[in-house]
Amino acid sequence: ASRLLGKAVLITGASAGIGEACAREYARAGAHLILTARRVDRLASLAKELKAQHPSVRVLPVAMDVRDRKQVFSAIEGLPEEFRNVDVLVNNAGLVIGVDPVETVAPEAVDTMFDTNVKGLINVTQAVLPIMKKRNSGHIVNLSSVAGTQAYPGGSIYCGTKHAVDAITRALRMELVSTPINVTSIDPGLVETEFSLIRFGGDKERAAGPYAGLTPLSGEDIAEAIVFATSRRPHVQISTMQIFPTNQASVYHFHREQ
Ligand code: 8X3
Repeated sequence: ASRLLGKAVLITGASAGIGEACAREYARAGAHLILTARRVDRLASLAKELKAQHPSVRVLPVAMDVRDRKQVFSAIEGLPEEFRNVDVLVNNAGLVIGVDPVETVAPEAVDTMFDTNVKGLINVTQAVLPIMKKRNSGHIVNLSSVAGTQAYPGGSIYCGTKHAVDAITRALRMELVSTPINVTSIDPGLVETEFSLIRFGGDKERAAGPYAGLTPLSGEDIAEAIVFATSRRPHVQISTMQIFPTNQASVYHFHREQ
């Protein structure tokens, strides 16, 4: 039987992309789900679909903007009894805005990226970690990126947020070294989700650019890796998984069919 059977998994940014794919993979593994996102209507329909497919799986949609610390804490504190013991936290919520250089990037974009990708991740981690500590078990998965170890022009702020996530994840693993809690960093390259569409403000043509001429990863590819990382025997801590499409080798190296 799956080691995840009956475990409670909390996923941020679960309404689309990698988060939604994680919801599907964890449901398949028999885990109960706490799905959080701002777009609660999308969560509700996803929850309905997953419950129909997997009748033994409990799914709780929760409205949560990870930037809103008060909302994060009251949502976690208010979890119903059967969802309260979070076994796995997937800190997935995150985004990129634009490709502006440092010289001109809008302060609102800087705030949105840091508030979501970094401070949001800290908010949720601080709300959930005491539960794991108290139960002396748990697994925290942080979505970093290859942009967490490499930077590229036009990606300064996004790469900065992911470098921060990388540092926070490493420090957290050290802080928890004497506990049974595992900490994993997931570092994907090109994944085709709404990521690029949001980056380019809904411009579909520009959004397609990064994925042209190669087969990018899908949210499902990343979700499979996350489920793998969190379903090893408890003494196994996968620290980092860097995942590229076959035709990518760094943030600069791609092979594209013309
Ligand atoms: C996404 C990787 O290179 O598209 O985290 O910014 S990249």
